[in-house]
Amino acid sequence: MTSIADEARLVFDNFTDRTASIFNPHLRLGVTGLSRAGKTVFITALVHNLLSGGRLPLFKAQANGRILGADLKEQPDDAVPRFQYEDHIRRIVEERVWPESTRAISELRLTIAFESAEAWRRMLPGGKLTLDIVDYPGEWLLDLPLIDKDFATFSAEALERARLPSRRKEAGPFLAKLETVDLDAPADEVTARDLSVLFAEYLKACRADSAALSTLPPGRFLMPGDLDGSPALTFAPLPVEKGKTYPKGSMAAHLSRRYEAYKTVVVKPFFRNHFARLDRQILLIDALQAINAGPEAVSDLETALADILACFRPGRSSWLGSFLTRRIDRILVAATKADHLHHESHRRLEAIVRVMVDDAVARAKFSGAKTEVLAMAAVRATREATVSDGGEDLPVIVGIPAAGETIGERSFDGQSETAVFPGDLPDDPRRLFDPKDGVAAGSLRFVRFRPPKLQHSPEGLSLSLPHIRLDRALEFLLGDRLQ
Ligand SMILES: Nc1nc2c(ncn2[C@@H]2O[C@H](COP(=O)(O)OP(=O)(O)OP(=O)(O)O)[C@@H](O)[C@H]2O)c(=O)[nH]1
Ligand SMILES: [Mg+2]
Repeated sequence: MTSIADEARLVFDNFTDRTASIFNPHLRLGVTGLSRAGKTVFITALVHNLLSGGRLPLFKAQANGRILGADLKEQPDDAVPRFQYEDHIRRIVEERVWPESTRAISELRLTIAFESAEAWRRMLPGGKLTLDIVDYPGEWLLDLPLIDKDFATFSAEALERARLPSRRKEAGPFLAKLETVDLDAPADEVTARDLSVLFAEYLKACRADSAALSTLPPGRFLMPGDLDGSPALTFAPLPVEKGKTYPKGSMAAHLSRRYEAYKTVVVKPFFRNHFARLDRQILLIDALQAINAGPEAVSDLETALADILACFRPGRSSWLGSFLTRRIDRILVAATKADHLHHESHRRLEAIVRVMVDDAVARAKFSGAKTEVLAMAAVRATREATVSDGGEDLPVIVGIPAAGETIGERSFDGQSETAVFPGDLPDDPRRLFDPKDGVAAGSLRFVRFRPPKLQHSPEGLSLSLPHIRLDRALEFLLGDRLQ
């Protein structure tokens, strides 16, 4: 539950934000998504297209020539590192490699100068919208559902998952170690550390491409940031009984206290400082990676998203929901990396993520937030073509698979362009969740592509990065604030 101090501080922050917003329109955009969903690439592409006047026909303010300019500005928080936009864009455009996994939080402020759409307002000095965006390691999002769970509940859920057939192998060493632990015995630091190391190794193994599982809290075990080895991270789930009080100084009492400390000193400050004041939200979902790995991964992604989105529920039922959703008025759910599919499959990809977040979207609508679902690629790394195969025309995508990617026997060197037939997504998205249905187990194939080569205009100017529906995303997220 929200503490009184949290609540008072948020009311104050929201009040000051709103007062400032009257004189200086301001939008804090939450770019939310699990690890590798595409947050850093999305933010980089968004900034790049705004700064370089990218081709955004569906982003009306830009298409109508009303955007007078966009600038990077000094960010509001001195204690938060700046989002390294220049490094990310240079790597994508010049080196044609994707940014590395994000290890820590960073933030960027952008101002967009625009001319009003209404004639009478054009008599006034032009408008300016300030946009704040935060980037963070997606793993940390997995911690959000922990805030409302005590140690016994966290442990019961974590141990139940560790014993699932799809995880038993990865969890083996941790579960074996757990057998040797006496919950009532005096706590010892070596055992605590061994347990937490084995638990973290199990979570990391579940994340490998072959398994591609998503429900793997606590998030800092996967991506510790600067907390590696600290006491707040030296715990693991234990088979404790709910409601039972364990002797002071026992293993169970000790790790339970550590878990509470993890929530108080690590998890809550992050969400309080960076999530609580969001105005709008884009939720990025990489469904393709899960589809690639099979039905367990798809169902597990759905579970992770449901757990996270439940925390955004309006009202007092959860710590975050009790203050957050008062403000968020638009939520865009975006299936990312749509450039891995032929456009004919985009609707089906949208249908899949819609199934994954169905409940949460219905609740958001109920709370008054406008929601939309779309298939998008912040950076389009492929183009489309057709090849004929035995008299049949097959829609394919053409791009440069990243070095080390494989399809069947074939492995790629990161240099040669290749046409790939990714397979058809099923018409009925539920088939991807069904372990007995062969559709997800092998008939679909996605490889990672390198970022595209920038095209040049006839005048020799380099054009901005290509995308799929980034403009529609921008219109939904910003359009009404640039009127
Ligand atoms: N083809 C294509 N690949 C993308 C796109 N966006 C992301 N990717 C791929 O997805 C990977 C992860 O993207 P990031 O933007 O780093 O993901 P993230 O959500 O910031 O991940 P974390 O920092 O680990 O939380 C990239 O390395 C690319 O391989 C896109 O628009 N098109
Ligand atoms: Mg990132």
